[in-house]
Amino acid sequence: MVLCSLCKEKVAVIKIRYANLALCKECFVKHFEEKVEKYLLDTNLSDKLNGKLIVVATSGGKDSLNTLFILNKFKATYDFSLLALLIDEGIANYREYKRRALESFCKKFKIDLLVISLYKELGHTIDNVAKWYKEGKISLKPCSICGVFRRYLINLYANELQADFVATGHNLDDEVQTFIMNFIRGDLLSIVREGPLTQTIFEGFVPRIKPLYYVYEKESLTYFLVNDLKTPYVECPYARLSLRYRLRTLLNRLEYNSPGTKLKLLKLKDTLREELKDRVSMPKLRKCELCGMPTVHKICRACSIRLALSKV
Ligand code: Q46
Ligand code: ZN
Repeated sequence: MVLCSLCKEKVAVIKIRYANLALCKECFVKHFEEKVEKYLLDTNLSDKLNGKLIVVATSGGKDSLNTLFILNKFKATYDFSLLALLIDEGIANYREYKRRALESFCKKFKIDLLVISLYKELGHTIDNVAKWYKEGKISLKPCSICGVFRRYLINLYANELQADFVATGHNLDDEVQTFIMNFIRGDLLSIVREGPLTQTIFEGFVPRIKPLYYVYEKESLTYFLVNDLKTPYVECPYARLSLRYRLRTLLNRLEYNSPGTKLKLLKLKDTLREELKDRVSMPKLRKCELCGMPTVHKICRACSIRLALSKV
């Protein structure tokens, strides 16, 4: 039995090895919520939320439910309103379970929920593109298409809803994985662009915020459990096909052997971004010639994928 390093009274529910801390439920919840509040203060969002609408892009998984839960807690303090948005990708034996968890969560906490079908909007399910990928008819992996289509619909609906911000459930682990993926691809521009918040000023682009940016996945899971939140632990059947999945396993092993590795990588990414931001020229955004959404090319990524899929 390990006692809490802070209150020295209660039994610890989590060991945070990189900080050499063991925390009881109450001290951990405080520690977690202070981290999220620090995020709001460090990014100056705390001054900008008054009267604003935040659309939370949710999957029904622990991180996006935590994001909804904690923003719902901060709503009164910072005086903003919330709406949950789910993109139903069309993934059998996964989406329906997560969707049900999200629906009961939103009902319990009285949060409005909007569900958008990827099939109805874009004419495809991720199950159907995954089948084509497995048959060798397309070379893009399901996650690459799913990510582009989901981001596209989230931005489209955030615009329709006149949202001021889109919040996502990306945690520290996700951010570090993305950093390494961009590093492997030599994608300097994305390294500079992917920060705690994306504030590109362009008509049609809703700024994105990541309240769990400084939170380890393990801490997110603990917060979820100690708050008695529920989601079925089903995994998307296509997750294992992605580079992100392999990196996740690798980074977990590195973190286990050397606690603090992920945090050091996040700090490196943030330093690099600051150092490089004035040296890397940002491509100008313009409107997609097909759909009018912001893009750096003539045709946005979602429209070019749709065109490619229409030829299969
Ligand atoms: S839902 Fe879509 Fe994820 Fe499934 S296909 Fe990949 S991106 S893993 S979060
Ligand atoms: Zn387009």
